[in-house]
Amino acid sequence: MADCQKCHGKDSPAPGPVPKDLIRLYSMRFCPFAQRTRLVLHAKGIKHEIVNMNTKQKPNWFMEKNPNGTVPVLETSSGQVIFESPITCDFLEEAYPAKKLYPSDPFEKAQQKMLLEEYSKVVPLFYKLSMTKGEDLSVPEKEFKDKLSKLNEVLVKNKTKYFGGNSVTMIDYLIWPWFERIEMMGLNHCLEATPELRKWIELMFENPSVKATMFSSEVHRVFFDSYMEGKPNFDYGL
Ligand SMILES: N[C@@H](CCC(=O)N[C@@H](CS)C(=O)NCC(=O)O)C(=O)O
Repeated sequence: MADCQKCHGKDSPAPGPVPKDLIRLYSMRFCPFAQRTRLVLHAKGIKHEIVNMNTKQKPNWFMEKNPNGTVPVLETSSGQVIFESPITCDFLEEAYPAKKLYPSDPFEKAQQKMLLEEYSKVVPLFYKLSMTKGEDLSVPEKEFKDKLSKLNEVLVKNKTKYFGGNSVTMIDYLIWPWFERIEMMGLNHCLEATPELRKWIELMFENPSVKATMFSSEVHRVFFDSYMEGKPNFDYGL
């Protein structure tokens, strides 16, 4: 389903019940966490609808769904609500088992979850390095490069194109959204010593689910600048 709806803000009325044959995703078009869920919905071919949120000015009914006030949030037609991006993806994996994204081997699945745990320490560095102004960033930049080298080593050690083998699996989708934005964030130079990771990025840009959910660096940049100015343009391009 096209991600084409303008965002719901403070005074927007609550959407009605979720139609029987659909699952609903509360999203924000430029949110990398919500993109994880959009990637999985697309990759698994799950029929869904998207309700985009103004994540700065949220209506009260949204806070009742997720008291943390963050997207992504999934809502089923029976009223079940699931939030936190890795948990939404795990839920989709189990609730829609026809096309599996995790490996069936328990150890391989555990390896993906361990890598995700490590990666969760990389995510804040993308923000620190791209959003901080007027501060010496050499220490966090070194930390970021070290962490990218560790990711690169996983690909080298496994001798695979992707993080879970020679085809795209769940872990690739969970890691991806920040790499889509790495050029826009001005951090491409941090990939100089990580050729396998650069190759992974190239391959991921060819993935149909990435193509279906992505924005160009230029579009990401317009949103990012508006966000940094304190006036996020959630509906940019609609
Ligand atoms: N740990 C959360 C983080 C999600 C998140 O931070 N989403 C942002 C948008 S990119 C959000 O909803 N921010 C609104 C807020 O923090 O009030 C997850 O993985 O789902």
